[in-house]
Parts: sequence; structure tokens; C-alpha cells
Amino acid sequence: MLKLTVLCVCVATIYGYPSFLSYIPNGHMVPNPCPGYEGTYWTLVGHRFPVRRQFFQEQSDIRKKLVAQGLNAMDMSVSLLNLFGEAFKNATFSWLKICQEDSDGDGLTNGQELGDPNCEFPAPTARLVNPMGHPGICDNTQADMPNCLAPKADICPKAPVRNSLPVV
Ligand SMILES: [Ca+2]
Repeated sequence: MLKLTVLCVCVATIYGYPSFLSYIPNGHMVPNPCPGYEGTYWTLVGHRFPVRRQFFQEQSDIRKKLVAQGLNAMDMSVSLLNLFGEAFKNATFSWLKICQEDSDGDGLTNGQELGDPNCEFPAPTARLVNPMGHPGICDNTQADMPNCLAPKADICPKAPVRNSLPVV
């Protein structure tokens, strides 16, 4: 049982490791499109959670639920990936295999969303532009999204609580 637990932690941690961001264009500057998170980045692009703190909290919560139900915790890492992360994993972490896909169904290719519209990354001559969206969340503001697979309402974490100054 101890070996299984260690393996589960390793698998989940590997998929959350930031080095995967270097496998995709502009991986460190993907905007967080969720309400209340304006101006921040989704630092774990392939995951359902934008930052490591939320990732590890969710990982811990899922582990506790699975253990309480007597279930196998091996499914934990899969459930923490978003649609883009699943596609990336299924493509054996090859950007060029999924660049032309629209993982979240919002009408923009993954390449358009991450600033590699011509799918040239990781070539040194790749002409990258700033990312225009998140490849795992429907955030196309230029068109309707009838084929959306990942609506913000289902993906976005709760808006952070802002500290406010007392009214004097
Ligand atoms: Ca998107």
C-alpha cells in the first residue's frame, strides 16, 4: 500500500511540474481568463487549477476522499488535468501534434491561443506572439462558442477574496 501511495504522489506531481511549460509556446505567460483573476497567469496550463497551491490542495482533498471510499488513488492525476492537459498527455507531450487542435472547443486552435499560430514552436525561428487565451478554457471573446467543451463556469476556481480597506 505504501508503494502505491508513493507512486500516486509521484505521478500527480510529475504532471504538475512546471518544466512541462517549456514544452509549449509561451507556457509561462498564459492568461488566467477567470473572473476575479484578471492580470494573472494560469501557471499550470495543463491542469484544472491555475497555481500549485490550489493544485496540491485539490490533490490532497481527492486523496482523502478516495481513501475514505476505499478506492484506488491512481485516478487522481487524470482528474486534475484539463482538456488541454489530457490532449497533451495523449500526444506524448508533443506540441506539434496538438497545435492545430482546439482542445477546449472555443473556436481557436491551441496554437492561436498560445501565440504560435503557425505551429512553429519549438524551432528557434518560431515567430511567437503573445498568447491570446487559455487552451483548456473557453475564452474566445471574438466569437460565439457553440462547440465549447470547457465553459468557465465549470472550470474556473472561485474568485479570490480581496482585502479591502476599512471605510473611515
Ligand atoms: Ca480557450
